[in-house]
Amino acid sequence: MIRPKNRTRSFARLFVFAMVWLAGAAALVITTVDDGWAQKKRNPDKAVAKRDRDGDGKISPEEWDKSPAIFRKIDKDGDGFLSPADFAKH
Ligand SMILES: [Ca+2]
Ligand SMILES: [Ca+2]
Repeated sequence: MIRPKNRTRSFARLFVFAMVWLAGAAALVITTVDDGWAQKKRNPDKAVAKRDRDGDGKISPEEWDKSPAIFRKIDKDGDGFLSPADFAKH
């Protein structure tokens, strides 16, 4: 009469183990999806298009809404405009 009880308990343990495993797998999937979002955010073309008001494909200092220091940091080729290539290297 002890055996069935033991078996139930081990099944319960297996169930808990499965739930923990599933939670881990779900967390992994969410992390991967989050990474995708972050990568989309870092897309250089989108970074430019978001601020490029006159549509010339680059960001002038006038279109830049953050500090000039950040502008100079991103402007890798130093031409005074932020192009997608500048953002890609950034
Ligand atoms: Ca522009
Ligand atoms: Ca540039």
